[in-house]
This record gives sequence, structure tokens and C-alpha cells, in this order.
Amino acid sequence: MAASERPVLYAGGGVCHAGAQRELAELATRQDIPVACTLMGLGCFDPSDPRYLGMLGMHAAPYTNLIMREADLLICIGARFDDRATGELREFCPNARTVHVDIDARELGKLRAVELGVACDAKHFLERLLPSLPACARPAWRARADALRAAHPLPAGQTAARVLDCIAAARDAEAIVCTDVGQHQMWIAQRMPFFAPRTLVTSGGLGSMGFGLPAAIGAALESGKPTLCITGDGSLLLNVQELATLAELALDVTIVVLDNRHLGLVRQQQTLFYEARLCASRFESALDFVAIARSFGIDALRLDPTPRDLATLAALLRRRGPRLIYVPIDAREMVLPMVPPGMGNHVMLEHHASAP
Ligand SMILES: Cc1ncc(C[n+]2csc(CCOP(=O)(O)OP(=O)(O)O)c2C)c(N)n1
Repeated sequence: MAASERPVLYAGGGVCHAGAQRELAELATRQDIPVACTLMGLGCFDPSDPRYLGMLGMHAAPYTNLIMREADLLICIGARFDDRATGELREFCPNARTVHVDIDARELGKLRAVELGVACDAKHFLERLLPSLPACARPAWRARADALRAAHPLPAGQTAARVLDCIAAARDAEAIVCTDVGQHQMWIAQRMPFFAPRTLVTSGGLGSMGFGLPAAIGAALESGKPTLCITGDGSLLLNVQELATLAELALDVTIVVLDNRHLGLVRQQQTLFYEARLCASRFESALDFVAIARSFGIDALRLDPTPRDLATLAALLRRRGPRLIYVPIDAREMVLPMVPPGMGNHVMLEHHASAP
């Protein structure tokens, strides 16, 4: 670290599992190092800290990937160089020496050759490191990162983004957000700030559609906190019978269904990489999610992504669940930027003609 001019911390779910967020903050602050998180690491670093770079990888904001590309030292803690985070491995932080801390020794050197691999729990590692660690400031690197952030922001969002921004602002500060798998999950990861580990409960890695509603029931039961399940029309159907459990337990869960009448992430891949030949990604029958929820005995209503309805959504988030809020969104919307599979993270698709 002393020899590095442009270090970056790459923090994963291991930091959340170890409960090492305070120690990570101490390392980042004392050594003045920017921090990028994986999907599973979201919540392990304060998103309002000026050193925060957001989520890295396939759906990162452009500045995050560009800053990481300039790193001369990569300190990976509790993450595994998954392809959604790294893109093409040979292009990932190409000029950085690498330190990898992971509780699973088999991960060290598996995908990325490292200068230093430490098989250790993230919290134990940081607790041992911090007492001997001097403070330093890196004004030039911070200025460079700020310039890239200003020049290469996340592209403006569309209807789904408006809904998520509304939820982010109106949700109870303590609320737990559970997601399913798909575009909605990636938009949440891109846009919604998470201030503590386990406030985002999502299925990463081999992400399973159908995870969101049962996860929300579990989170609400265990935590007693207001819980949101933000899901897609495809994912909710995979465990829709759990609406009965939710009604029976009368938990404070608000389900927001972002309905694009497609398996959105599949449609997006087919549109971008298969010449828009859509196959088995469009729902031909329009389901009435409000009627479905009511048939299970759960309050439900439809809101559109208009300013007036979003004000109603914000007001409803202050009321106790269970409730289902059905929000139709524009099916052409894509999760952008997107690093095409097999490319380096600096190759980011930021616009597409078929997106609104
Ligand atoms: C059980 C399962 N089947 C298939 C997939 C592959 N897959 C990932 S995202 C996705 C589409 C999700 O659609 P939807 O829930 O409507 O969310 P959207 O992308 O539209 O936000 C599919 C089929 C998966 N992750 N899990």
C-alpha cells in the first residue's frame, strides 16, 4: 500500500458475512482508498462516502470500471473474481498488483494470479492489519477518480428508474430490500443506496428467480423491520404460492412488481446479442397481478410511473404491509451500461437504438 499510488478496494459478500464493514471503512479512510463493491458486497461500505465507487462489473456505472482500470494495486476482500465483476479476466485491472483475502483458500490464485493471497475471514484480517497501518492521503488519485466520476456517470434511467428512485427516497430508513433476479435486480444494484450489510437481500452468483418473496417473508419474520420485495413479473410467478404464507403471517412486507410483460433480462440479451430474435422471453398472456394478490387476501393496487402515482407509492411505503403494488414499466428498457459477455470492463454498451 505504501508503494501504491492508485489503490482500489474490491469488496464482496465476505465483508458482509464477516460483519467487517467498520474495519473496511477504517482501512479505506485511513489509507484513502476508493471502494467498489460486488452485488453481494452492497451495503458493506457507506454509499455517501466520497470514496465509494458503487458496484463494479457488467452493469457498473462507467466511471467505476474506468477508475478500476487505472488501479496499480487491487485489494480484493471477500470476493471471488466472478465474471460479472471482472469481465474478461485479462483486461481486469491490467496494471494492478493484487492482494486477495478470502476465507476459502481455493479461491486464491484460482482466476487471478496474486502477489499476496491470504486465506482468512475478512474481519480477522482487517483487525490484524489495522493496528500497524499508518494514515495517508492520496489527493491526486482522489482527484482523478472524481474527474472520471463527473465525466462518466450512470446513464439516465427511464420508468423503472423513476420507481426505484421514489422507493429509495421514501422507504423506511431501516427497511430491508429483497429482490428477485433480472433487470429489476440490476437496476436496484445500480441505483439504490444500501447503508448496512444485509439490508439488501438478493440472490447473486447462481441467482434464482423466485427467491424474492420467500426471502422477504424470512427477512420480515426475523428482523421485525419493514421489508420490501421488489420483483419482476416473471420471478414472482416462480413462488407465487407464498402469497398465502404472507397473508397468513400478516407480515409488514410490501411487494412491488415491476411488470414489463417479459423475462426482461432474457429479452435484453436477445435484443443486444441475438439480433432481437425474441424467443420464449415474452409473456403472451397479460396476468392480473392485482387480482392474483387479492385472491390470496392481500391488499393490492396498480400504480403507474407518473408523478401523481409515485407520490401515492411513497405514501403507501409508510403504511404497514402486507401489500402488493403493481407497476407497469416500459418493456423496451434495458439495464445499461452493459459489458458484453467476454469483453473487458472498459467496453461498455451505454446506449441502444431499441431502448426508449
Ligand atoms: C429459476 C431461474 N430460472 C431462470 C433464470 C435465468 N434468468 C435470469 S433473469 C431472467 C428473467 C427474469 O424476468 P423477471 O423476473 O420478469 O425480471 P426482469 O428481468 O423483467 O426485471 C431469467 C429467466 C434464473 N435466474 N432463475
